[in-house]
Amino acid sequence: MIYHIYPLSFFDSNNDGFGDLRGIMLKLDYLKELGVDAIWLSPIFLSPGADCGYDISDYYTIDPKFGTIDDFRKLREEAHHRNIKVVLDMVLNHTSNKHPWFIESASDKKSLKRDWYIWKPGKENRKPNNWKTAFGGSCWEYHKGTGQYYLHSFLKEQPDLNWRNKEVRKEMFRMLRYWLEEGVDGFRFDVINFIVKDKKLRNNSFLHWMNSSRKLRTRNHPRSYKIIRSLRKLLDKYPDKMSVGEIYTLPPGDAKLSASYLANGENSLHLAFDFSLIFTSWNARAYYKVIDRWQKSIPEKGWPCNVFSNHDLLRFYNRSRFGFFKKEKARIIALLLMTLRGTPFLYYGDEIGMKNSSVPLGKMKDKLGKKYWPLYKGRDRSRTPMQWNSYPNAGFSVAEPWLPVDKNFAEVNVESQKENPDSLLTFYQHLIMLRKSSAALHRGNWIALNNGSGNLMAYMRTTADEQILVLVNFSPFAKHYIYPLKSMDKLLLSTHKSSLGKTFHSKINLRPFEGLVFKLNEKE
Ligand code: TEU
Repeated sequence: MIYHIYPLSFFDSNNDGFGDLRGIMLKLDYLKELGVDAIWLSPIFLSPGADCGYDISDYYTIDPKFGTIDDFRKLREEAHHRNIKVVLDMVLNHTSNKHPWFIESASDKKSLKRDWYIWKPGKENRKPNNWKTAFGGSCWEYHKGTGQYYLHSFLKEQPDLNWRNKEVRKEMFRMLRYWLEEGVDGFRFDVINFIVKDKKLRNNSFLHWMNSSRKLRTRNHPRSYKIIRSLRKLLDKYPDKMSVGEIYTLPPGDAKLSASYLANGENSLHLAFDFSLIFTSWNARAYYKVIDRWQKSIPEKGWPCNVFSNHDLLRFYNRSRFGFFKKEKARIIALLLMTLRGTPFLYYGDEIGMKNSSVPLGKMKDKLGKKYWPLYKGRDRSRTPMQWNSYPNAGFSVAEPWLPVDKNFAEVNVESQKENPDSLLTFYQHLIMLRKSSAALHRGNWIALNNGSGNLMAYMRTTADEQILVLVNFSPFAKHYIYPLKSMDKLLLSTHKSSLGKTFHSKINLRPFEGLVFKLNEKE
């Protein structure tokens, strides 16, 4: 189980209002108790912070907000000591415009680093082509100093590197080796499917926003796959390293495209995100469809992963398409995440039911939020400080946090849920323990027993020696499912504690929003 930490918001050890590496270290025991196997840290490198760290100005230096290289080493050591792996977020597609490479590249058309970025001659106000950034608006920014445009797939402060340039590749691989030798266990590769663009810079088709991103000339270029193969080769030189690629597809949830980055298991990424579950409406049929599609897309030697929340696409807890009954639905999401086939990615705070906060315009840090406010209130909503206890600032910091803590922290916090057997946190702990103790849940097949009809989902997870049956009632009404349970079959877990110890027969009754996990053929 991989736990995604947004370092700015996890725990502030030096009371400057920003979370930091020592802060994460101080919370490792909490993570261990939760059952975390690896932590993925959103970027911790030196950054001017135009995109909260996804704009890196020095890949070899830890941003002083987060600490020093010694703090990093200590964190890695302490994590490894607890058997927790450390995965770093790597932004390879672009750097910050304050990176010395870009400064040099922009200094002169004849600069030795000119070709390290993507420059195109053109007149001011006549963009080289119609490419749009992922954040809206043209990909091209006019640079007065040298009278040319440079390409940026995200903010203009994030110029895209030219991965067709051999020296860029060499330099980036050198940097990755440095971190591998520092003992990191793997990388989450940011927007890795953007990394190579059409060489001729041909326009995207006029209707490109209606097409799948397969047709965009700015993403999923065949050469990206080639680069991924060499990234994998590099990782394979070290024992036990992993990679997960952020494959953001348009429209969201092109599972086949995400899975194409898994190739045949070798030569490819270990894991790739498919964000379909995040965009799915609350009903069993819709969930069945995306799960089935994702599972069927995974190549034979590949392995899926599942994710319900992140720092861009917000938290599941009060996702608008979920409607009412948020508490009940949060338990179902937990159950799905830990019983579906695939490595679970849990976003910090989801385990206690933190919600998307409403961050006032004046306190917003995310440029996207500010730009599109009030239509879109930005990504800050899912990046607010972790809620540790009911003390001021939710125990995150003594100083004023960089983003305001959600108002619900007095009820929604780790301390209050820790000792409560009915809390979401305790439920997550049980689920994760269960997953660890069951080979079928951990690495078994996924067999759908129905297609989500009747707003109830039924599936099995199986290995040669173990069979687990999972039933999930997505509806606010009681339901039943017919399955020939035998006397030996045992209920392992329910979203509703009061079901434990009950005897079930072939007509299995489920309460509103109840999820049940049975172990079949359990020997006495
Ligand atoms: O995200 C890439 C991406 O496509 C998303 O930014 C998405 O378009 C947007 O968030 C929709 O809400 C990655 C990082 O996860 C994100 O935080 C960065 O801003 C982005 O890359 C640029 O590095």
